[in-house]
Amino acid sequence: MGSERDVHDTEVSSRRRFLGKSAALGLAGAGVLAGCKENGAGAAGSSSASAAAAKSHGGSKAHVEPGQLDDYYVFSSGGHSGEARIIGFPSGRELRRIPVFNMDPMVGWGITNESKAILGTKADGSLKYTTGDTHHVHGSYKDGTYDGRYLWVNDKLHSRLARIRMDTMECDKITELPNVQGFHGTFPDKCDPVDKSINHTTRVFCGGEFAIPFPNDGRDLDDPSKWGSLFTCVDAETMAVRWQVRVEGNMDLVATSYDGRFACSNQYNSENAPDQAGMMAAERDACVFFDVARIEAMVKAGKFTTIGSSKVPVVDGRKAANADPKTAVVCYVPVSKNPHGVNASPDGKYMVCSGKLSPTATVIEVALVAKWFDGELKTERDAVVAEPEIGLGPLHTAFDGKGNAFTTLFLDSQIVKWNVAAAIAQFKGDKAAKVVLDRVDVHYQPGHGYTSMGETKEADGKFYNSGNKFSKDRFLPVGPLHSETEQLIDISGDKMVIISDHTAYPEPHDAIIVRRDIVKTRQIYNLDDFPNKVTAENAGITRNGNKVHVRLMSQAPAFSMPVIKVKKGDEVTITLTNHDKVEDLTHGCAIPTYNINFIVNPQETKSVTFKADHAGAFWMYCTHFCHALHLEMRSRFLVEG
Ligand code: RUQ
Ligand code: CUA
Ligand code: CA
Repeated sequence: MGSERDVHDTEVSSRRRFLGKSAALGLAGAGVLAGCKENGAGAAGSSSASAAAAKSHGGSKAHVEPGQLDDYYVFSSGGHSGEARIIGFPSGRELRRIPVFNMDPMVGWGITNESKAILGTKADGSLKYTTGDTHHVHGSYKDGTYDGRYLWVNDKLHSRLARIRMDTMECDKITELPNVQGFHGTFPDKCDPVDKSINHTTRVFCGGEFAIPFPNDGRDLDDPSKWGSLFTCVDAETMAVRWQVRVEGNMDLVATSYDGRFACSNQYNSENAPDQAGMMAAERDACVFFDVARIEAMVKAGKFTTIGSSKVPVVDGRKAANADPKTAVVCYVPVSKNPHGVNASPDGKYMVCSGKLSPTATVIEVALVAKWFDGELKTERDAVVAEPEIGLGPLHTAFDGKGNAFTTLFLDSQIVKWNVAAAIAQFKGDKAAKVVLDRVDVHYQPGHGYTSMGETKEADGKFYNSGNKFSKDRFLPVGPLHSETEQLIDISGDKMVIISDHTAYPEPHDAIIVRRDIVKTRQIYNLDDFPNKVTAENAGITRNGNKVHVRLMSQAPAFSMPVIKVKKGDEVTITLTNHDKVEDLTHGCAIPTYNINFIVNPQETKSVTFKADHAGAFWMYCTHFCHALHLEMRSRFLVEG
């Protein structure tokens, strides 16, 4: 047993070293990372460290007894699955998937008329896109914490922002950003920059990662120096695009200040290079700060341009146009090379960027950025108050609300806990300052990490989740495609302790951990939420030329019509209202060979439209187990030849 374990540990540790080295060499060249010690401790080191740490950790448990509810909801992105997910924490139980940019036959997302209207269609009625890539989920704020109204999630693939209503956990609006490619980071504001009485989210900011020609219509293909990236502001209520700012270089992740004055985005391609070597040329890149009120004043004053057919005002945020801090709309604060991630500390004071190609995190004081805009700070770099060495490949930083930061180290495959105040003291010259407080190995190579309520002023310092990009040997093998490992860490004590491994279908990026009392969902819809609802008064078939409207009701265990007869060539719309009022009593509606499949929840109405292009008898049946007679819940859909 013992020797098997040793062999396993050696494999684990050598694999980690392999990934660390190859990634470091491939990305950075040895030079950038020289001088940083290679941490060779593998899983063996980790488990003994955990045992020692067990004494000093806070004792939070991952196990949730049968029948007990979790303390937190996790709202997670789903990566290139295009969806969002809800997970119970700390159990790690997956509670629900929310189709957003993907199609989902379970729900009927992308199949029903209502979801197609949200997703957007081409002239022929088919979906404009059927793919997506979600990375960041963030909730709406009030008074610096979540108000439980909305979630927003980005689509990096087609540059769309989606909103999810938190009462039903369904996507209700999607907006495509004009002249943007690689829409990566997104973050809602927490407060209005001018009117402090508006202490809730009214704007959502979006960073554009990939530079493109303006407009992207075939011009300038051979001259990438003319390409650019836009920062976009979307109205939280209407989901209309309010304005955009052209920046110099690119953007990546986005964060917002608690006072509402700034949105900011880390920038790894300040070089605006079209190739990888060029993107790594500069010794430093930047965190780009946007003065929201000043941008909106420029828009009001008509100081903007537009691009192509888009009517959205575009303000110039490039350096030449922003040389005078007192009128500038954008401030470029130099940070460590090729940063990834920018996160706001819950006390509202700092933004932390990490340099992927530098073993450091850069701490920027928000008040000093404000001073720069007021013309009272000599250089942008003077807003940097700390730059501690924390380890290799730092990506994202989360906070415990007690002054500590937790950063994922992709290359070291660790989470490092460090103290922000100590880092600032060290930067000022205090050699005795103890910055790094703890490290824990994770399995393997973490991307995002996030803490319970950590992106609000109510950060509670209980849990941290490490979203790892490789699972290798942590779970039963299931073929070449591996599950991903989400590792739950108790951060309530001095030492971090991994308390459970969860699987995740590839591939979650960012997520938020929200206290359960904030989330208030409804269990049943109101019939009147749906103007097209079907009741006993209007149920039945109506025909208008070759357009046939079938108004149908469901009530366990039957549909209201046992036989539905149409003619070949008809355009058929089926509108289905579920009249069951019982919580959790959902019905499905599927028609063989017609590619129809969707559900209706209690008191909900949905519709589908399709062409009855082939004759025959088709059993329209209920797909969602609803009753002892669920299998008998079917009607004959007859298409006359
Ligand atoms: S990014 S692993 Cu798409 Cu959030 Cu950082
Ligand atoms: Cu209705 Cu199954
Ligand atoms: Ca760079």
